[in-house]
Amino acid sequence: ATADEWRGRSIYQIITDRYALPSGSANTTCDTTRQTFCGGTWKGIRDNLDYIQKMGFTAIWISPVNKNYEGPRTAYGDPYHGYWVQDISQLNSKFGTEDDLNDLITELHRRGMYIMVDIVVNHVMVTSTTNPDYSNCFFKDASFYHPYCPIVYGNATSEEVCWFGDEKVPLADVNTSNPTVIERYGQWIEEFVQKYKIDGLRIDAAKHVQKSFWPPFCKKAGVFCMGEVFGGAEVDPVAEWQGPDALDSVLNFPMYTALRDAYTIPGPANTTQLDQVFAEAKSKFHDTTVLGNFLENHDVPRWHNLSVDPQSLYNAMTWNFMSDGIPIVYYGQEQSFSGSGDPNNREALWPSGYANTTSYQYITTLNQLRNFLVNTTDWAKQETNILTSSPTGFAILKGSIISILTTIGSPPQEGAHISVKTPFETATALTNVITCQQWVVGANRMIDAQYSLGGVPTILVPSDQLSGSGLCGTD
Ligand code: ABC
Ligand code: CA
Repeated sequence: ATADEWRGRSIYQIITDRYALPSGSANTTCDTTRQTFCGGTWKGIRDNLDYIQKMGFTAIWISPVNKNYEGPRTAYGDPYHGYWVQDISQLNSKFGTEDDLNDLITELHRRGMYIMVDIVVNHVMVTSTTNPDYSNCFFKDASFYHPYCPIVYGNATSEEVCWFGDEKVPLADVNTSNPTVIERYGQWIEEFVQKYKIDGLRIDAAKHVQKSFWPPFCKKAGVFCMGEVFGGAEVDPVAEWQGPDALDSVLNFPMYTALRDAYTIPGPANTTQLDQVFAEAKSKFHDTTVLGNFLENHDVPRWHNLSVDPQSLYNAMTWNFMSDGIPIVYYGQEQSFSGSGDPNNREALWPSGYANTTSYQYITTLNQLRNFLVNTTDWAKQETNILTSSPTGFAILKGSIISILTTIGSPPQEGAHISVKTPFETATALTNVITCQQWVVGANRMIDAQYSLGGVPTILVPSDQLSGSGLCGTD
């Protein structure tokens, strides 16, 4: 599928080893600190797709599927996460058989859902920096690798040619400028995508490969390429990786950072930075409407670890669903998992019982509205604008949907409010799809969100545009 086809999707991110046990296997506990396999598989995912689809997701992103290092346990445990790839021409038998992977993808497609597969081409895992053995790797000759050097972050050349990982788990840097490497990688991705009917790629460590590698590679892949360019609030270093000379899309680290710094409680309450990032993103990204929006992933602390207030999550999450970009929810966020960074943010999902929590229901509502808008209008393509910005929060407009997203958190605050100048005529009827209450646009096109009952998010849809959505009693 193309970037155009992905724009309207919403993605549930899965760590394959941690999402679901294959049916029939004994329930186990999973101690994340042990950094080893807990038993999740592709079959486990397939058997538990209802949970994801009923939440409204239209795509999943799974861990790398290719063969990893299979030697003795390292100082960082075993490659349960799938990123210690050695041979991309084989599948990772820890996650199942070729049939299991095909069955999962067939079942996703039967449901009208997309599969995004994580791929690692920047490096392979070896056990030594001084005398690496490449005999188990896709590229078996040392001439296909850059000589060892540790990465100096902030130095672009070093980030590109030096080795990711460390002495404990060396990740040998593939020489992605070598013409043979380029050709063989191109052949591989073309066949791999076709063979498994993959709809999109999440490209690991994209900024550690020279930019010019990606356009021909992604052309061979023939599907949506979303790169991981790990960054912070600074827009430029991330934005430069999206566009015709780089990738279709990147994960939206600047917006993640800005939402985190504005909404977490306790937190820096930095709403100014969110304003800036939003404005810069608009001018600097090639296309904000296909960026991957997230609040959590397997490399950063869970939201609930940073912020115990559930309303901080709901308001920030609504930004991701109701503004430009493809929303991505990391498995377990709907169960309020609270692990800190790697490896504690990779909890097994099964002990939660896949419960129908308040967060699960909130996400379901967001997906239901977004899917409705995507299926019936060109909403996903319309550019978001900020209508109101203040320390109390923001009002944003995308298409004809206004979201009012406060930073104040759950405790009621008498007098706290966000007033918004709407594009609608006075007396227009709006429905808040979160509470199903009716709102009416007041004099001078104004509306006002008040927080005497606490800082809940508000999503306003012109009432006459709601029919067909199934929301708030419509059919
Ligand atoms: C292992 C152990 C850990 C141990 C670690 C040292 O080694 O498991 O316990 O702490 C995989 C596994 C990991 C494993 C690593 C290494 O391999 O999942 O568990 O860690 O063996 C991707 C994946 C990630 C994956 C890999 C490797 C890459 O999402 O899961 O890790 O295949 C960098 C890379 C990025 C990578 C990330 C983990 O590290 O660029 O591709 N993710 C700065 C740098 C970034 C850097 C980031 C984090 O730090 O610029 O390049 O990401 O280390 C902002 C700045 C940013 C800054 C951030 C922190 O702050 O603007 O630039 O990012 O303000
Ligand atoms: Ca590299």
